[in-house]
Amino acid sequence: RHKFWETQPVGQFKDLGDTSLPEGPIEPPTPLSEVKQEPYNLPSPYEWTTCDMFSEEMCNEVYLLLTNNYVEDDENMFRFNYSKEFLRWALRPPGFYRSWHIGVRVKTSKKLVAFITGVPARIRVRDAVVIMAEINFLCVHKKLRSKRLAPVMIKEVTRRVHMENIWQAAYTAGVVLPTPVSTCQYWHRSLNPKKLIDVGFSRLGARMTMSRTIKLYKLPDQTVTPGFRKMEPHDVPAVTRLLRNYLKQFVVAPDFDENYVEHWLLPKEGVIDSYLVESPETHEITDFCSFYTLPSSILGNQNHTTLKAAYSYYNVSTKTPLIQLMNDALIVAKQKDFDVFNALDVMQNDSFLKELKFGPGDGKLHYYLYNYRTKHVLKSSELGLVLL
Ligand code: NHW
Ligand code: EN5
Repeated sequence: RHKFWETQPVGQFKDLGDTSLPEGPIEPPTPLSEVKQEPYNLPSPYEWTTCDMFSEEMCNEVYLLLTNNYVEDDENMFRFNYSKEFLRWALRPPGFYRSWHIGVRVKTSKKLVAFITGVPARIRVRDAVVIMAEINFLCVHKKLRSKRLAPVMIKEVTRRVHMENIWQAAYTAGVVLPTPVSTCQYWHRSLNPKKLIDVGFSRLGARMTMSRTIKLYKLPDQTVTPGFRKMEPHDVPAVTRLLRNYLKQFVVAPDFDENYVEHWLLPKEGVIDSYLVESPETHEITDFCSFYTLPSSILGNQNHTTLKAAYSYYNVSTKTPLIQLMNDALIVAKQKDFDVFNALDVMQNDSFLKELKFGPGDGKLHYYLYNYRTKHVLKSSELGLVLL
């Protein structure tokens, strides 16, 4: 059934429920001298390239490949449209390796036709902090699908991760592979219901008119929580403490230090928005919320080309009720002209989704670990990790 994945150190379907298998690495690391030193062979029309994300030209090529060929919904109505600024941010965190930004070109024309990336991360699974690669942006040009290029790309990124003495990875996908650590549901909160209905992202509910729908999703013009403000550079230490303490409760979560928080959570226009609550009395940082910007191209609509979507990222509430904090996040997202606010049912998100009028989407997201077995399949609420 899975000719490639059956050969890889990942949990296999046949082992699900076998509690005799220990939690932890599936295979031990091999000595670095035993890691294959040359790249895997590609079919002869193609060659490997390392994509320098500092180069405006390379970044543009990657952007165009993804814009035209990356993930679509099951009815091919929308396609993710990560911005160049977003890609630069996603691919250059602290300690990133250029060699993990891997492209494939056609030898004759030099056209970029496939891509896969890794970035380093410290991920905690229960008590163990594991250095991992987060794998993302696997993409093969539409005209080159089903030629088994993806397994070669995955083996090549694995080899380059091994060269850095890293032996585990985390990734998410909309498709079921051997075997999910956890499966999450996407939820959507309409901010601009008229546009969402016009482009087929959502439907007018039964016995609902457009004007009743618009009224249903109306939000206040201003946030309500006293002390709610944008995160600033001087907040990094306080936000790191808040987040580290919060993420302790989840089975799988990033182990963020100040450098990671600075990179992953400081606001970056059009990429990442972060807000916090500073107590007006004590000036303590008590709550935090964040979302990233990921538009989708609208395929084949006369009137609209882009859906502006915000994706819930990391949120922490200690004083402000999470519902109120997230309602403020919706209000700022609306002010910034997002059409929809998306969230997964990870962490404590279940506690606000229904109340804040999110509805379940038609998409699921499966979480995977490479070369790391967990004893059980986790509930989505046990995940403290959001990948981009
Ligand atoms: S998920 C988004 C993936 N990208 C897209 O969906 C974009 C649109 N689709 C495409 O570009 C986020 C192609 O359809 C792709 C497959 C390239 C997806 N993950 O070349 P073939 C990520 O980027 C398996 C993993 O003929 P294709 C996460 C499939 O099961 N495997 O297919 C990436 C089959 O294997 P099997 C996937 O359609 C994580 C084989 O590929 C997959 O032309 C990567 C077929 O290959 C997916 N999303 O190209 C793993 N989709 O065994 C990282 C299909 O079933 C692992 N396949 O026969 C860790 C590595 C690092 C380790 C370090 C220690
Ligand atoms: C790796 N980092 O299917 C990511 N999105 O629900 C790769 N559906 O937007 C993995 N089909 O339900 C990506 N509207 C996996 C996701 C791929 C993209 C995807 C889904 C997630 C999505 C929308 C549009 C469906 C269009 C037809 C959807 C309903 C919204 C409605 C709003 C009002 C309240 C009820 C729900």
